[in-house]
Amino acid sequence: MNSTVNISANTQHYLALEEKYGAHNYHPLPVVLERGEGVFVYDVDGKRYYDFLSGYSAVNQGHCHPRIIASLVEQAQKLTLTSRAFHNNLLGEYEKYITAYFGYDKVLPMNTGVEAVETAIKLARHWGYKVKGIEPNQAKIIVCSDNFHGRTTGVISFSNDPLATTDFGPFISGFEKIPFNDLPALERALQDRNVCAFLFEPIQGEAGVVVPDEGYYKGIRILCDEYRVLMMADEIQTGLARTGKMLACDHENVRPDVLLLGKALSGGTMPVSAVLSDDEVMMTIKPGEHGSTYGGNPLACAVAITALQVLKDENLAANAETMGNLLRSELEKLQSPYITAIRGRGLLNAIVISHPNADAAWELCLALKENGLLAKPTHGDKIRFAPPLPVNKEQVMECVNIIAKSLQAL
Ligand code: IF1
Repeated sequence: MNSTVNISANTQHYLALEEKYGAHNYHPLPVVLERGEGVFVYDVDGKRYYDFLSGYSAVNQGHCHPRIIASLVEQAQKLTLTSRAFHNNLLGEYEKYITAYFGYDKVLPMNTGVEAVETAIKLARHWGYKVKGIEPNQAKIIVCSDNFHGRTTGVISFSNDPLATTDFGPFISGFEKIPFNDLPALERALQDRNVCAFLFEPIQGEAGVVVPDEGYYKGIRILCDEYRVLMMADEIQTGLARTGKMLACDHENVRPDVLLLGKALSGGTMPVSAVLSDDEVMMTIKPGEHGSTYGGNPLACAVAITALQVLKDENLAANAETMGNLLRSELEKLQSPYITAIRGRGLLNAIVISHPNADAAWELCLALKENGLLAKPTHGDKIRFAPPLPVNKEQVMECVNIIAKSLQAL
């Protein structure tokens, strides 16, 4: 599916290395990047592109943000890792900072997003047995169909995506799927007293940026309170200003019992994730029951404090809100016959392509690349449009022009 048109010898060189020496667990666009700055990335031939993927929302602050890089470099020359066998002078400061920032009693620091999800599952089960009094080994967690929460065998155990699950079994039990954005289905599932938590994405990213109805988060909050079940929001992709508020749940002023963060928590420099909750949940885990070599390392703490401060100092949530509204309204104006849906919130958006050619979304992404904008299809016919949050009006208008021009290629 890779049209070899316009691929320089320089680019070919790097593609060949990955083809020969790397696992083929991805099918990337044929572009080789070597530099990033703000909303732009540059390939090995020096060509500039708008980055409309932002590392899947890990680069919300923009590529190589100077303040975040400065924190990274400064701490990297002092102390990068102590393990949790010893204390260090960054972890407590970071824990105080991030718990005050989001308004929770405590944080459990991890690395990748999926580790935060696995940690939340273990916390919910611990709380279910020790606090709610669920029978041993009977704890159940409700999840949504078409979810994406990461790729460990534990987490794909509750995926219904054949690409993520086929020939990876057997899986762990204790999960029940209900439709996303369906409060009656949630209420029915919560009749089971063994349910300890409801794990959901406020907006389903991989499913194609599926935005729920107004009131969905409030409805979840009410039902979780009524049935004493932990409301666990996976804001690893929707959080950190991406959807126009600091957290997607903020659109309805709803406070989850367990908050999951990752990706942009480090501004795209290194894996940093976090699980935030209050003492009733967090204190069910005792010393030695859970951990990670790099979880809460001082380098991650230094970077995360700056990455969070930048979000506030630069009003990136407000900018995401206004620029997202502009992007969607300008895309609507294109009235393209090939775009059958434009959806999203803030700067987490996707378009749905319909075209006789099954590869139209991929072909469009190749044309976008030729015209200086990088985006990638998800699940075949959807293309995510998620630039770094500092993007400005002129840049959004230029990107819409690039999209309009590229649609001609279809
Ligand atoms: C890939 C997209 C996929 C996530 C949510 C947990 C995780 C993710 C809501 C796990 C990770 C990444 C993974 C990456 C592509 C991207 C992604 F939705 F963001 F586009 F796959 F669905 N919760 N999402 O979105 O975090 O362990 O990766 O740090 O796997 O290709 P992780």
